[in-house]
Amino acid sequence: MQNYFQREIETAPREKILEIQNEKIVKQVKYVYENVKYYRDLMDEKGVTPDDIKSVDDIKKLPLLSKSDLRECYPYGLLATDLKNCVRIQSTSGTTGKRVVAYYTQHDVDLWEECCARAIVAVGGTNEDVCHVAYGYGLFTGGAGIHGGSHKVGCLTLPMSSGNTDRQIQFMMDLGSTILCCTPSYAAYIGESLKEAGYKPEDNKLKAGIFGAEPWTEEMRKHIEESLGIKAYDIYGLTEISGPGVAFECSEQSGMHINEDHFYVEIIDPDTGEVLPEGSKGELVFTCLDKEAFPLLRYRTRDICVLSREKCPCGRTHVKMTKPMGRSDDMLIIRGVNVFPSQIEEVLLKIGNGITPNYQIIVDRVNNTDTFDIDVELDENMFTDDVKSIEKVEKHIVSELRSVLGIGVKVHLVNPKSISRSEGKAKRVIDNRKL
Ligand code: DLL
Repeated sequence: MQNYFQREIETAPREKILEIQNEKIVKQVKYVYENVKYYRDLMDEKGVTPDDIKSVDDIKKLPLLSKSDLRECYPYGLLATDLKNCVRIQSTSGTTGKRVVAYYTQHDVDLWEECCARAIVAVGGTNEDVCHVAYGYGLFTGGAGIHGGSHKVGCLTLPMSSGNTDRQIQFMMDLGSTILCCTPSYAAYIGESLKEAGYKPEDNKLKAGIFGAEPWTEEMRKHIEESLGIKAYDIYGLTEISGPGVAFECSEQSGMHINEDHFYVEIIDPDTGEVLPEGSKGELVFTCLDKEAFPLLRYRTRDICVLSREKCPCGRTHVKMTKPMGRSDDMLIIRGVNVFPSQIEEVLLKIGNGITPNYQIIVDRVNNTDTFDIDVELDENMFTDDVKSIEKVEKHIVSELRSVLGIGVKVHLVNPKSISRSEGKAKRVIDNRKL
């Protein structure tokens, strides 16, 4: 039996969704044009007026927005309503350049939390669940969004935030957490810590996990499912569009349904900006259809994925996106070869056999040539002083990586616990090149 938070809209026929989208987009473009000078200027420059937008088919006429526009408009340049109508501000982590801030009216918060509630119900969440929220609270959208969704479903909400792993475990065991929500790298760490504390996967009451905010592979999913004894589901979102819950996985665990009644999605060629036909791999672009405070139109996410409209056995009709294959700006170019950290994770976890999911990629430039090193942590059982057997494992990893990446890499097997654990988004890459 499938459960839905909002059955009617989540399973609506395609024509109905289109009808809703067409109706919303006409209003939304007019609203943005009238209220956001920055976007109005961009439209004027392109010679597009709100009258040109009669349905979602016309969206491609609108200018694209990117992170640099958001930085230029910091902090209030894209606000579409009076500040007194706003009730919340959230922000991206801002590792590069200025932070991006997003604002919300109460309507926007409700819409966002409903999307998160859909995600929780899709993994089997009900008012009988204890929803353990170990995403960071604060400016990051992870904690706040899932927390709100959990309330809407009626779960008993545990607002743990991230960090203090001993306390996470104590509460999880004492209060019988059934749904764990955090980044996949933190879930792996919690699994590892539970094992160290002497618990077996069947000792906890967890049944599902809702993990996102960073790229993770199918191999990582398997690893987490085994270590926690749960089903692990993906969730996607970004601050600029609302936060977690823009898209979420259902029982099928095969891609994430995008909440199309609120967000119109396109796939574009990241180099030319041209809209690509359905099924192509490209950059995700979102248009908010009914947000009030921060209604971005045609926002470029930099996330690369593929969309699929194949019928989903769960009954949901909204389009599905594959796991993002990494952001185009996460991609490393090493000696001219494109390398995604997720390719490395996949290889390491496939090898398994004493290799943990803890790794770090270190790139540098010496004498004008890129160096490429990966530290990989061994688990306690595999850890050995026998240099020969360590060298053998290293060689095996090097050759597997070379065949996938097409480029040589130096692998260093390092002691258990020597790579620092992440409580939020993992930092997998240290790029020391001054590019
Ligand atoms: O990470 C929102 C979020 C919180 C999503 C909790 C899911 C769970 P930002 O900090 O603005 O927002 O970062 C957004 O993170 O453009 C992707 O590159 C990446 N990302 C988010 N979810 C996934 C995912 C939150 N499931 C950026 N898989 C996005 C891969 C993801 N990458």
